[in-house]
Amino acid sequence: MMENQIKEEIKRKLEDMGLTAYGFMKVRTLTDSLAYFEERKKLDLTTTFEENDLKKKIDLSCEMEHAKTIISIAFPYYYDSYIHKEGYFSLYTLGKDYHLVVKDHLEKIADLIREKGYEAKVFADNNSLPERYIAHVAGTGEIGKNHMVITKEYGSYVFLGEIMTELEMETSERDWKEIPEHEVCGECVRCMKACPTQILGSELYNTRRCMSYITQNKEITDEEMLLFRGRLFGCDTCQRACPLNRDIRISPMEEFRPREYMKYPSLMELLALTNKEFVKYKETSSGWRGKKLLQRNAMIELMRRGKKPDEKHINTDYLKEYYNRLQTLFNL
Ligand code: B12
Ligand code: SF4
Ligand code: SF4
Repeated sequence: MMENQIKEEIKRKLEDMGLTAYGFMKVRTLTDSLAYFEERKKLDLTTTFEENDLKKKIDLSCEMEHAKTIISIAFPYYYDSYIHKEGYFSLYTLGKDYHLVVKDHLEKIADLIREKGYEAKVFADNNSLPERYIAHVAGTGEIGKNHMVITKEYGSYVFLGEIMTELEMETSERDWKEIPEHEVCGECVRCMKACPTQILGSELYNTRRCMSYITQNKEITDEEMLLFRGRLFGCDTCQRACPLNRDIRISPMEEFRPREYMKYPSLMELLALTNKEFVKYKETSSGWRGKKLLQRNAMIELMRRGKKPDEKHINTDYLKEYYNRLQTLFNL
C-alpha cells in the first residue's frame, strides 16, 4: 500500500536525521477536552500566548481542512546544562530560533509526501494545535508532572513540530486519559518542589505564574520582578530538576548549538543594546518580545545585584518606569 510505503520512508528519513521521537495520530475533534479547556478559561489560568478560541483549539482540522493524519516530531536541542552565574538565558533560546529550524526540517519531510501527490502542511509552535496533547497521543513522548513532553533519548529538551496531511496513515495511539496520570514520573515530585512559583501539582495550574511567561511579559509587577533571580528569558527550573533529563543524548542538530553570547551574556552589554546589536538576539528564540524587554530583564538582574546601571542607557519611557520602580525595590 502506498500509505505504508510513504510512512516507512518518513520514518527512515527521521531516523537518518537523528530524530528518534515521533508518532502518528488521526485528525479529529477533541470533544473530550472541551470541558477541561473551558474550566481553565473560567478559572482564568491561561496566557495570551496560547490559542484561546476553544472551538479552534479542539478542532484539529481547523489548521487544514481535509487533513487525515498528524505526524508529531520532537526536535532535540540539548547541548549542555551550563548556567552562567551572572544572569542566564533559558537553554531553549541559546541556538538559532527554533521556529525557523523546525519548519525547515519539517518542510523537507513534508516534501516526501508532496512528491507522491498528497498535500502536506507544516507547523512549528505558531499554530492553534495542542502540540503536547498530540505528542502524547501519537507516542512522541510522555507528559511529566512539569507538563513537558519527555522523550526517551533526549528527555524534555525537545521542541515539537507537526506535519498534517490529507494522506490517511495507520496509527497506534495512546489514550489521552493517561495524561494526568504522569506514569513516566512514578513517585517523583522534584519539579513540583523546585518550581519558584509553586504552580505544579495540578492539571489546572496558572500558566501566567510560570516564570517563562513572566520573563516574557511586557508588563510585570514588583513582586514578579523579585522572582527573576538570574533568569533573563524563559525558565528551565522544572526541567533542570528532572531526573529524566540526566544522561540524555546531545542534540544532533547543529543549528541548536549554543551561541557564545547567549551562553555567557553580559548584563551591561544587554542594557546598552543598539538596534544593530539586537539583530543577533533576533536570530535566536529570545528576540521575539523585542529589544526593550531584554534590556528590562538585564536591568532587573543588574539592580538585584546592587549595581546601578549607567543612566544614559535608560533612554525610553518604558525603561525609565522600570528603573524607577527597581530603585525603590532594591533601595538603590
Ligand atoms: C502558551 C505556551 C506557553 C506558556 C504556557 C505554558 C503551559 N504550561 O501551558 C508559557 C509562556 C508559560 C510557556 C512556557 C514554556 N514553554 Co511553551 N508553549 C505554549 C504553547 C504556545 C501553547 C501551550 C498551551 O496550549 N498550554 C495550555 C496547556 C493546558 O496545554 P499544554 O500543557 O500545552 O498541553 C496539555 C493540554 O492539552 C492537556 N489536555 C488536553 N486535553 C485534556 C483533557 C484533560 C481532562 C486534561 C487533564 C488535560 C488535557 O494535555 C496536554 C499535556 O498535559 C505551546 C505550543 C502549542 N501550540 O502547543 C508551547 C510549548 C508547550 N512550549 C514549549 C516550551 C519549550 C516551553 C518552555 C520549556 C520554555 C522555557 N524554557 O521557558 C516553558 C515550559 C513551561 C512548562 N513547564 O510548561 C514547547 C514544549 C516542548 C515539550 N517538550 O513539551 C511547546 C510545545 C512549543 C514547541 N512547539 O516546541 N509556554
Ligand atoms: S518553567 Fe519555571 S516557573 Fe514554569 S513551571 Fe517550570 S519551574 Fe515553574
Ligand atoms: S522531575 Fe520528577 S515529577 Fe517532575 S517531570 Fe521529572 S520525573 Fe516527573
